[in-house]
Amino acid sequence: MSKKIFFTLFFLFSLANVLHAQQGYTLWMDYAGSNPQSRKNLKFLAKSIYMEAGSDILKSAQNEIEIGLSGLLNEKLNFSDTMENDNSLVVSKVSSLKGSWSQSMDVSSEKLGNEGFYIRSRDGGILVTANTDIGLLYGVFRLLQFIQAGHHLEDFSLLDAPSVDLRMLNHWDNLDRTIERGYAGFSLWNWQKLPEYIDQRYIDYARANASIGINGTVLTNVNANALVLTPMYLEKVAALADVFRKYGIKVYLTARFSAPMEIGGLETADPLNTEVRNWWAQKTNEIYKWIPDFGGFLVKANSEGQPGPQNYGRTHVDGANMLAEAVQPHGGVVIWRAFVYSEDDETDRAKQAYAEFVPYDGQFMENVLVQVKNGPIDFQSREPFHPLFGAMSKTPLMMEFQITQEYLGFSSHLVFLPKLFEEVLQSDTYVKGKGSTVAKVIDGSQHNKRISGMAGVSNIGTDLNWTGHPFAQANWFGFGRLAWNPETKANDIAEDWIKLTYTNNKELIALLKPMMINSREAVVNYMNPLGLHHLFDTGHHYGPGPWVDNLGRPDWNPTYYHKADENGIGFDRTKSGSNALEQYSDEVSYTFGNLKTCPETYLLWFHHLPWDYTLNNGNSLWDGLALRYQEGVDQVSEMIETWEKARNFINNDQYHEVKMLLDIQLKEAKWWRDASLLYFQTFSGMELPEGVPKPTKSLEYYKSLKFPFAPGIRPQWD
Ligand code: GCV
Repeated sequence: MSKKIFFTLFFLFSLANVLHAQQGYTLWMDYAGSNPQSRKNLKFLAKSIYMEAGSDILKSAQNEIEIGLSGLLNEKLNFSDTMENDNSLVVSKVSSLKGSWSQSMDVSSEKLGNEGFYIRSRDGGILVTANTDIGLLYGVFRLLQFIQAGHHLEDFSLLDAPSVDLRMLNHWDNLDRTIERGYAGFSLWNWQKLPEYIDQRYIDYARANASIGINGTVLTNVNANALVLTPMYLEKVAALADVFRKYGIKVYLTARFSAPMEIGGLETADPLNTEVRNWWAQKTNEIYKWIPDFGGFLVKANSEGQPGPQNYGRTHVDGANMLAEAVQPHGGVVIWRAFVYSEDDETDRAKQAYAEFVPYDGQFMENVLVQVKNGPIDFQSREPFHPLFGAMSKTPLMMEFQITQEYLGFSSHLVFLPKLFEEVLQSDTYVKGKGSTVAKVIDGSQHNKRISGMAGVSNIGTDLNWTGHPFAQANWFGFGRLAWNPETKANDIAEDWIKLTYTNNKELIALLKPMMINSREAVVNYMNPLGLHHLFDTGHHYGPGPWVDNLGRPDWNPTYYHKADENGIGFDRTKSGSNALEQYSDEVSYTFGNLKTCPETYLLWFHHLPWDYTLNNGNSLWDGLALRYQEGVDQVSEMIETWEKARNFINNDQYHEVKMLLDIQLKEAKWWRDASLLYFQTFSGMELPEGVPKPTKSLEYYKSLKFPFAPGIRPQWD
C-alpha cells in the first residue's frame, strides 16, 4: 500500500472514530476527545504499567487501561510483566502486592470489602488495589475518570466501596425488540442473531455499566413473556451473560408466574402445588446449567393483569418464597415488585401497595427483596416517598427508579433525574426517629439488612447515542453513581458528567450545571405543579390529558387524581379524605397533613383546596397554579439561552442536536401549560393572571390531539 493511501485510510478511520464519539456513542468514556488540563503531567503513567493477569475481569481491566490511558495521554503504553519499584502504575490485588508497593497499601483491606478499591499516588507512581478482580476493574475506571476530570494525581488517595449490593438496570424489553416505555430505539438484545452473533454494543454496554458500578441487568420486561425461559432463549441469554460476566455484571430474568402452564404444560401455576414447585425447581436448575452465576428472578405478579399467586387464592409470600426456594441452592435472589393496585379495591391507589405488603413483613425468605417504586403512584415528576420505605423493617426493600422518562417528556426533554432521585433518597421516613432517610433504608444500614439493592428502569436502546437525548446519558450515569452510594450529591454527579462528557472547562460547568440541576423543577412546573400528578394522556403518556375520564378503571383516569371541580382541586389524602397520610410516621403525616407545614410542592397531592385558597406568597391557588405553569415554560426558555452560551465550548453537531430538542421541549412545555390551564379554567372560572399569555388554541383542539404511534406504548393498551 502506498504511503498516501495508508495515510488517507488512517485519516478516514480516525475521522470515523471522532464522529462516532461526537455523536455520543462513547458516552462518558470519550477519552481521546476529553481534554484534561494536567494531561502533560501525566505522561509518566504510560512509562511502565504492571497489571495483574488472570481472570477475564482482569483482562477487561487491562483493556480499559489500554483504551483509557492511551486515549487520554495519546501515548504508547508500556506494560511490564513484573511488579517493580519503579513501575509508574500498578494494578494489583492486595494479596499480590510485592516489595515497596505492598508498603503503599496503608489502609485496612477490610474497608475495601468485595467490590471496593483503593487508589493512591506515591513517588513517581500510582497504585490501584482491591481485594478482588472486580474491585480492580472499578478502581481502574475510577482512576480514568479522575484523570479525565482533570484532577491532579499528586498526593492523592481515594478509597471507595459500594454501599448497596445489587445495582441493577431493569430493561422493559420485549422479545420482539420493542421496549415498553422505551424512547431510544429498539432493544439492544438481538435475539434472532444470538447466541452466535455478539454485537459490539453488548460489550460497550457492559463497559459503560461497569464504569459506574452497575453489577446486574434484568434483560426482559416485567410484563413478562414465558418464552425467555425456554431452552432456545436460555442459550441466547447465556451468550449475553458470558459477555457481561467479564465486567462483573450478572444477568437476571423476569419470571412470568404462569410459565408452568404456558411453557410447562401444567394445569395450574398455584405456588403451593407440588408439581408447580418441582417445575420451577427444575427450570431453575436448567437455567443455572446455562448460566452458573445467574442472578435470579424479577417478578411482577397480580399487577396490571399479570398473573400471580392471588389467582389461586395464595399470597405474595407464597409466590415469592416458592421461587426463592428454587434459586436458593444456587445463591440466587428473587426480587418481588410491590407495584400492585387492584381494580376491585376502591381505596386510594396510593394506599394499596402498603396495605397489601406490610402484613407480610418478616415472612419472606432471606433471599427475597421487595422492589418498591420511589413514590406511591407511578414515576411522576414529583411524588412523596413511598410509605413502604418507612414500614417494612424486616424485609430488604429495593428501590425502583425510572430512568426512562415515561412521565417526563420521553427522550425529547432535558430533565436531570439525579435531582429527583436525591430528593427521594434524602427524604426522612422517621421510622427510627429523625435521620431515618430512605437512603439508609435502601442501603440496608437502617435495619441492618443482609442484602440491599437499587434498580433503575433503563433508558437505553439502539439509538446511536444509547439514550435518545444526549443529556439522558447523565441519568444513566447518575443512576449508577447513586446506586453505588445513595448519599452522592446530584450536584457532584452533574459536574462529573459534564467533565467526562464535554470538558472540564470551568465556564462550561458554570453554565451547564445549574441548567441540569434546575431542569427537574422545570418539568414539574410545566407538567405537574403544586403536587398535581398523573395528568397524562391515555396509554402513551405523551402530553397532557387532564380531561380523560373514560378509561376502564377509575384509577387510570387523570380526573381521579386531580379531582378538579367548581370548588377546587387536589386529592384529599388527609383524615377527611383517603387518609393515605396514616401510612407515614407521625412526623411525616403531621408535616404533610397540616396546611401550614405541607411544602407547596406536595400541596395538591395531599389536599383538595378551593381555587381562592391563599398560597404562601399571597397569590390565590388559581393564580399560583397558572404562574407555576408559566415558570416552567420560562425555565425552558432560560435553558435555551444557556445552551446558546455553551455553544463556544462544544462542537456544532453537539450544539444543534440539543438545540433542536430544547425547541421541542419549549413547544411542549407551552402545550402543557395551555391545555392544562384551559381545562382547569372550566372549573375555576377565573381569568389568567398577568404574566400568563392567553392560549392561542382552544381546549377542543388540545383534546383532539391523538398520537397512535407514540413510542414505548404497550400494545395491549391501545
Ligand atoms: C411495565 C406503569 C407503566 C407500565 C409499566 C408499569 C409497571 O403502569 O405505564 O408500562 O409496566 O408501570 O411498572 O409495571
